[in-house]
Amino acid sequence: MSNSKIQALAETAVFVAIALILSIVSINYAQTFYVELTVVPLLLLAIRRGLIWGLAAGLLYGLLAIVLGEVTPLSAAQAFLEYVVAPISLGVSGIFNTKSVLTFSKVLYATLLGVSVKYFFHFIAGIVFWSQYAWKGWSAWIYSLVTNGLSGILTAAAALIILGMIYKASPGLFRVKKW
Ligand code: 2VY
Repeated sequence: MSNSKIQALAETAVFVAIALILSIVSINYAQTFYVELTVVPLLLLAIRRGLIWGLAAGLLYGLLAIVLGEVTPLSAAQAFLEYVVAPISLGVSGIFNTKSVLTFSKVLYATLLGVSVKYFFHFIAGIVFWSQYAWKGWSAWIYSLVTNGLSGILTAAAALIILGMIYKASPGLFRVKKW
């Protein structure tokens, strides 16, 4: 394996570890509203290393979160969709890893794309698996749209604030240094 691949692999392990630590301080209100700080290191890695590493990091994070008991699954199908497919999908933000110069707008678009795709899966999961928790008089899909829509917006906003601070302090973290 080339040195650069080994380096990318090591970075993936470190960023996934940071994501797991952040899952402890992420907000999960009544298993309904979420503000996930875990997306921050996963987005950073996807932007820094590109699509494949971003998807792989999401997969690794999701599997470790399940194995370590960080999550409370309702069923195998629900766990697969929300803790495997959804975190993998965050990695699509890696398409903003391009050869052209990195600007904060790329970080912004990558975050909006990644979090939107991830929460689209949570929205689907909400309709299929969480409808019994819908508030009185609310249809399953409106309930899912409102709860997951709000969680997605809050997660994206928190991620943008933190990534913005990281970008200001050290923009070099968002790209691989070329020697
Ligand atoms: C109505 N999909 C596990 O990890 C992040 C939402 S965001 C997220 C999870 C959920 C579960 C859902 N839909 C509804 N309630 C809870 C969840």
